[in-house]
Amino acid sequence: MPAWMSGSRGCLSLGRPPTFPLMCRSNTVPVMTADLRSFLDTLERNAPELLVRVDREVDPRWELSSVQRRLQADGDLPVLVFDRVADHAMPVVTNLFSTKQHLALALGTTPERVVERFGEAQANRIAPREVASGPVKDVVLTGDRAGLGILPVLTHCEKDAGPYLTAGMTIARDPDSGALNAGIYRHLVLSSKTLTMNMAPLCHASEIARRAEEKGRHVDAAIVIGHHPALGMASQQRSAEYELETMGGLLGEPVDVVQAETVDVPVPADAEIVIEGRIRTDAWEDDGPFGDYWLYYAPPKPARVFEVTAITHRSDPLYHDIFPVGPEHLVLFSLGMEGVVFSQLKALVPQVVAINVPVSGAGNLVYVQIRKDFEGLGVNTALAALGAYRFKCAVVVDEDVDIYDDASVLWAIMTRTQADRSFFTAPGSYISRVDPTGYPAYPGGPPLLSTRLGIDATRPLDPDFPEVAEPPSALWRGIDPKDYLP
Ligand SMILES: Cc1cc2nc3c(=O)[nH]c(=O)nc-3n(C[C@H](O)[C@H](O)[C@H](O)COP(=O)(O)O)c2cc1C
Ligand SMILES: [Mn+2]
Repeated sequence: MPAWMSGSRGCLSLGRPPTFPLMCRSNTVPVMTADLRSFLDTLERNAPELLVRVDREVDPRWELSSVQRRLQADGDLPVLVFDRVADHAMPVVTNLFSTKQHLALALGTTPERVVERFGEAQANRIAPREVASGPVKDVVLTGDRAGLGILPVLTHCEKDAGPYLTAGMTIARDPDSGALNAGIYRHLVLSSKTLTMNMAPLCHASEIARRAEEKGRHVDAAIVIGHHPALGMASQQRSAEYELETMGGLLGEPVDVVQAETVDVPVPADAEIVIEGRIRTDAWEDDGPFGDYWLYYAPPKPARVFEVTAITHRSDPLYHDIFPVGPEHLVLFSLGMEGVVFSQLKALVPQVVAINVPVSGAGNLVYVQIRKDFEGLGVNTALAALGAYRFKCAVVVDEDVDIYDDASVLWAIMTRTQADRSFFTAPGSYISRVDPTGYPAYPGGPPLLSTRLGIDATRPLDPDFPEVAEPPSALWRGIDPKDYLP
């Protein structure tokens, strides 16, 4: 059993597994902390089937991702800890966010309540607490010693441009206002000291970099790798507030932060690894091809360059990776949308019961469940859902349809719609710069437009519409198969 699994870092000896790993923050006082290790311990105790350790040595180029892809094809999505990665000392943790169940376990709630908890955390933010030091400073590397070669950065897809950091959470300081922002942006390793910073044009981080560029300044930043899953979740919030405050809201306690060594940014004290540096506002490099969450290669495009000034890490760090062409990217990415879309939709259409952004839709599809009380509400709701976010398709269903089950939604579409009446389209809309079927607005223009689709798959309020056929509901729902099967 590696040291991190035991939960004891040599500060205390324990006769039984601790509730949380115990850290020595100062010389003598043990502190209970929510971090990556405490989450792995939680999994081991509460859902051991969701944590699998791989002892066999794997190659960071394609082999680790192939194991993950194989398991994914088999519908097997536990958190994976690869203890031995060729030519590297650090274990790799992946699949942290691969189902809503994982998120629920991290927040101590049920999968159905995760979105609600996310909304509550954004309404009840808790500011980070500054502390003098923390485990992330166990090892401090600056100058020539701060090389990216120590990290087991994975190459995931066959035609990826190279190794990509996919689970790094960048904390950046707006050099103008001093405000802080955090988000996940992928990074291609360019050299032992440089990475790309692939920020979408509309995200906060891009806005900060643009304003810094206007003032002729670079952006101080730190890329955080490996922390409690609440950090990844918080990084997906859509509101303008500082994401570490939302992480505090999710955990119900402030996140401890320490000052970075070489840049003016606070970093989580209990992270596994932090890469400090600057987002250069005078340098661009090509990023891509990269196998992205649409499950296609995104073609090369220019991204800003991040220059490493220091790397700090725990004495026995865990490297965290997110498989970009797997459910974990989509489960996490969807969380940010589900929160805002649900609250906005609910404000417009009080009959909305629940929404789901299913992994099968690559982040472009939303299922909306309503309590239909007047004819036409299905179409109205689909219009509102499409307007609430850049979904390519919205499907509206009744309460008897399971929106967490694609097959149930397909059944509703096939038995409650007619294509010429229940479907509507809106051409010429912007969805994503990576839509491979996007088309230009004018001859020779960039192919950035998509057509949206709304589907009203609710049943008519016609009293003669046939009833769903099944054995007596209370009877079959109450059956325990164990009472009948061997
Ligand atoms: C696994 C993962 C990878 C992501 N990669 C990128 C990326 O490369 N570029 C990007 O702009 N957004 C990416 N995102 C989405 C952003 O992290 C997300 O939109 C975030 O809210 C942006 O924060 P900001 O608006 O504060 O900058 C990714 C999200 C996830 C979950
Ligand atoms: Mn932000």
